[in-house]
Amino acid sequence: MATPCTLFKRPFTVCLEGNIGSGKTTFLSHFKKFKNVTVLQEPVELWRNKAGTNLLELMYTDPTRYAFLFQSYVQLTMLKLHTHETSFPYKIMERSVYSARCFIESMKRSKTLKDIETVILEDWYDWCITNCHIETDLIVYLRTSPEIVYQRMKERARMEENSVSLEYLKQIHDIHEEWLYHQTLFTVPAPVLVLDGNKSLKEMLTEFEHCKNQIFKKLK
Ligand code: DGT
Repeated sequence: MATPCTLFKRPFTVCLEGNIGSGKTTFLSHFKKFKNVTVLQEPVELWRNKAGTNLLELMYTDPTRYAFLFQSYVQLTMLKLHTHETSFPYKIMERSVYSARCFIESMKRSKTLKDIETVILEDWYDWCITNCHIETDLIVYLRTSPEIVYQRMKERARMEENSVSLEYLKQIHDIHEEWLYHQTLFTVPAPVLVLDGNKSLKEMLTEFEHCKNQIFKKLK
């Protein structure tokens, strides 16, 4: 007789990546209409209220003090998404433990994290990707210009992001580019589908329709 373990088959897993404000949430919402797909949004609300504490705000207001704490919680919440079991055959996630690694890289370059804090976070990361079941089948990269996402971020006016500068967005952009476009930074865990995230919402809907078949043909 089959055990629950043998009945559970790993879903085809897609991670949606891109800079802050690149349109991931909008893009993801279009997957919700498909049957058989589990859509997992980034746990940003958990970061804004962990036992009554807004960790996202702390990280932005006092990064030297709180970046390590924040990254450590981001890694945990991302791992929970990766290991979230579903009976649906397909799973689409907003960001991943891999993109959390991009933010660690940014904080390493800006020296926001102490060397030893970076070492510990990278140790955790290496251990997780080797020992946890976080296999990924496809990465969709919403490629944007930093100036455009800066404008969008200003317009949506998320309170915690008041202090986020264009310079910071450029650095996050460069790291995503090195990782997913030039593929020179750290391991890319799956094939990458690059989409133009600079388009307006209306144009993005068309872009989505175009790429839907590309994504879903891999899902058959
Ligand atoms: P979207 O839908 O493309 O506009 O996506 P956003 O901007 O709602 O979501 P995301 O993940 O790009 O960023 C949400 C906020 O959380 C933003 O202020 C950046 C921050 N964030 C996300 N992941 C990390 C991380 O691993 N480390 C740090 N320091 N910040 C992060």
